[in-house]
Amino acid sequence: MFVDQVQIYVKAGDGGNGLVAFRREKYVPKGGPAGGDGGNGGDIIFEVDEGLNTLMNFRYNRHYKAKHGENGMSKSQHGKNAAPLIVPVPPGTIITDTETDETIADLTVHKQQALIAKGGRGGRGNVRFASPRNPAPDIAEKGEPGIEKTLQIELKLLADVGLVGFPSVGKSTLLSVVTAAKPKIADYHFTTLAPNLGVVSTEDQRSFVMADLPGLMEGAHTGVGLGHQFLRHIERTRVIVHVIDMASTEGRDPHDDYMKINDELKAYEPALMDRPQIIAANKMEMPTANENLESFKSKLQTDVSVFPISALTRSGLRDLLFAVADLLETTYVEPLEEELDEKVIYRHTKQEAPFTISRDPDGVFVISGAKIEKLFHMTDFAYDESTQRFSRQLRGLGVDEALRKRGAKDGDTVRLLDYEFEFIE
Ligand SMILES: Nc1nc2c(ncn2[C@@H]2O[C@H](COP(=O)(O)OP(=O)(O)OP(=O)(O)O)[C@@H](O)[C@H]2O)c(=O)[nH]1
Ligand SMILES: [Mg+2]
Repeated sequence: MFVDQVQIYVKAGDGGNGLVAFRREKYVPKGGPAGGDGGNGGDIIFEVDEGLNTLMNFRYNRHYKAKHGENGMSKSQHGKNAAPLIVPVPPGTIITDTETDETIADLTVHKQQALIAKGGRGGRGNVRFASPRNPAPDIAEKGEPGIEKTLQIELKLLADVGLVGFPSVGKSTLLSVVTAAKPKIADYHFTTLAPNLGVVSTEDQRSFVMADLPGLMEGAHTGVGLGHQFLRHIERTRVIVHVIDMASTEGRDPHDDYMKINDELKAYEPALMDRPQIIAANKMEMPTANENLESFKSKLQTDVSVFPISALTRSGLRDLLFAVADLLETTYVEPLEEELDEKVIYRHTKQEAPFTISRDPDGVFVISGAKIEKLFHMTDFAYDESTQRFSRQLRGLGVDEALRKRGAKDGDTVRLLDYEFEFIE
């Protein structure tokens, strides 16, 4: 199986901070709380776009950050929620969290979406902390941080384009100069024993998958040479690029080659004749090639496009690739049964313990864990009431109890991220 893979980083937007504010009223020093809630941070959502067929976009851009929610405002106004960041992916994309090695989503169908990283909730403003006992609370929450993750993105490649032709016409050489693939190249027949795939990226940012297939010969459909077992790979491709040695390096007539290969394709599967073809007339830098090309064209009975190239000197490639990309845009082939895969995995990441306690060499108790760190980030330590609320939250989660069990005594230092406090019995 040929797989394209890339690692990326995503960060959903943080929630906006809640605000501490008070209404200003004549003769009333604190006219009641009026600090609004922060807006929610933007989610990171992956969405299938069937127009994509490679992970090329991820190679150009490996960082995806959604916008933060707006901070809460005075007069109890809610900050705006941030819009989600929608990242288009090709069908067949599998997304794995590199930290947990868990598959987060397996996206197959057009427009299908998966929530990849949730944006942070907006912090609550002081309006929400008002109670009969505390009508003018000096407390607000900071926004919840958006989820961040490093992801492994994988796509099983299916070739869009297949290179066909006699052995040694330069199929592998062509693949090696238009993609990052490194197929074996040599001047003997059947150098290529199994298909090689590469991702082509055209100058105008289109991309497609090209397969270099083992050479075909007369009789391939009956099992001569390596042909037969690889003809089925051609069935999967949407466009066929017919590579021809225009320099007649081995003494064969280029037009004869063209007819024979087509006969083989037809004998194997008549429907292959409906597959659009493009001719890559290769080895054009050789002295006799031009003359051969003229005679080839004069014999040609169809209106198939011919692109003179030299894989060796890398000339003529740009136009050839543009033509292939154009044809791909207008060619649809019903996928083979076995490729239809409606299975969708979508699991939530494992439930983590809210916190863990360890001890540093200096004797300090260290608390860590996603949940508790989130509470920490959402606390605005500038306000005493917020700080007190944080202590209550720690107690509520059982941190005090756990510290005591680990042997913490009155006055011991406890650390959480870059915040240190004393353990008080
Ligand atoms: N002069 C010239 N030689 C080329 C060109 N392209 C490929 N060759 C040579 O042709 C020979 C065969 O090239 P390959 O790319 O291995 O051919 P292939 O079609 O993949 O052959 P098989 O894998 O055996 O089917 C090598 O010696 C290449 O260097 C070209 O544009 N000009
Ligand atoms: Mg080859």
